[in-house]
Amino acid sequence: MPDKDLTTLTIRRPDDWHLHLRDGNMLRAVLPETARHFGRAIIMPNLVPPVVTAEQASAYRDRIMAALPDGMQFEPLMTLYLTETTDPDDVRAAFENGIATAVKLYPAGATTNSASGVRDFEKVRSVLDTMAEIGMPLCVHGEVTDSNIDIFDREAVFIDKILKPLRKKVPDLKVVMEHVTTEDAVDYVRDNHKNLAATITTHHLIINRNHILAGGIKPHYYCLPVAKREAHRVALVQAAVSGDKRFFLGTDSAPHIDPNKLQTCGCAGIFTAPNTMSCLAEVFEAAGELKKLEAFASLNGPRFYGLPASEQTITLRKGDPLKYPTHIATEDGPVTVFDPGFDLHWHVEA
Ligand code: OTD
Ligand code: ZN
Ligand code: ZN
Repeated sequence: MPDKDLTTLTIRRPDDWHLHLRDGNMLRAVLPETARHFGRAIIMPNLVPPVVTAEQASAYRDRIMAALPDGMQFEPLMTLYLTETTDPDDVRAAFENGIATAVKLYPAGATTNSASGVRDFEKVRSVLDTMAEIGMPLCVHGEVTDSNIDIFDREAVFIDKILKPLRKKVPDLKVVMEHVTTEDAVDYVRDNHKNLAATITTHHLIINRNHILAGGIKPHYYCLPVAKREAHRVALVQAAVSGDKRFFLGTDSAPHIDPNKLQTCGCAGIFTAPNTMSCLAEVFEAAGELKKLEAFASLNGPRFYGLPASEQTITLRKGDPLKYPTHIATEDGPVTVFDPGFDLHWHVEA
């Protein structure tokens, strides 16, 4: 059946290869939103203070599992926040003992809670060499932080100035370029087969910079990396729906309570966990590639990480416009759910 005539789609249970769950009240509120549809997620370590050591990752994992409602299944895949003082032996032990799945590189100051990130890449060289040796992936927030570089150019400059030299020095290191937002990044990943993949978020497949800035400023569309012009969004969609194994879903769902978004200097982050699968189905359907959704959301990620695809399935069924809340409540305040700007017709039966 041609994709355009499909009204139901059953796919392996998806995984989210880039997720912010936070801690405490926020964790309790947002975790079910992901666990409802997703089997596993790569958990970002940018708490305050960050999750740096194996011991901290293990404790955070325990807090996540304690926050999981009875009857729900979910496997958090933990990451370690790379700092200039990270101990390679601790990283090795965390990986070999199954405590951590990946290490996260934030250039210092690149995004929310990234002040402890890396300034001098030579200082983390021994950690990267260890990771290459044991096959542990490095997840990269790929933006330079130099205030002289235009914010819309920071990803493209990062590829040339940081990522290319780094991958030359440590060619055996598996690298995930996270939340790519540009055609430059898509081209780079596509042209460099070995040990390189990219995640793409739900929102970057849907919004461009006009959504943030035209007709009034929209804080709920503000995230980092910031959405780029439409041609870049189109390149991201083409990569996502292509079935190319190097591209997979990392929602970067990043909840903030509304008071922290809606202020003079509002936080970056878009909360897409509740409606991500319905949004993605619309994007893939519009591209005439609904059947490729499984590769993007459920197959390519585990393949890159060397994990089995899920044995479970979810079914997406097309129907009347989906009703979903504009906000979810947390004990700290409301969190606005991503508004794609169009009706969602795909209902998820998990
Ligand atoms: N981007 N917000 C956050 C993280 C991401 O770069 C990211 O991964 C966050 O709030 O933690 C955001 O806009
Ligand atoms: Zn990031
Ligand atoms: Zn993120």
